[in-house]
Amino acid sequence: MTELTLSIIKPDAVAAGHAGEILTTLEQAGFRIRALRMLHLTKAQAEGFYAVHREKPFFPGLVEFMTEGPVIVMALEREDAIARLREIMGATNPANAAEGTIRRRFGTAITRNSIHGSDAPETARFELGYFFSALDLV
Ligand code: 3AN
Repeated sequence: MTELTLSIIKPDAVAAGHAGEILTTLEQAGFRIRALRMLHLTKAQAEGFYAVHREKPFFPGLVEFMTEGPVIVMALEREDAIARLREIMGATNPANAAEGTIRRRFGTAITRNSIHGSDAPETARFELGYFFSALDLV
């Protein structure tokens, strides 16, 4: 089934100049970019996006990292987009991510792991709506 997922090229990958290679990887994996914007998240915006992790010990560090520089936020469409994106991203910790995955190639730590992808249909709905409206999808 064709579905949409929300992806973010995180501040580490944007700052390192890997955005182009990550976009190429996504397009070559069959994802169609339906919406895309670059923004520098405020603390409140990052906290809202990661609200499910509010109680986790890594939450303050995650918010600090996600606000340290600009990110690129995308609505991506593909057959089984949510699961396929998680596959090509690789494990949360780049050290455990399979060879050739985006996090293995561009991530440098469990927090600084280069890319985000929604982990389930519910999450995708919330995350897409957090950044985009229906009118932004082209
Ligand atoms: P994923 O992005 O693989 O779905 P989540 O949703 O569990 O992982 O965590 C959201 C983000 O929080 C991760 N992308 C990572 O940057 C950070 N994170 C997750 N677990 C840890 C941890 N144990 N220590 C530090 N940062 C973490």
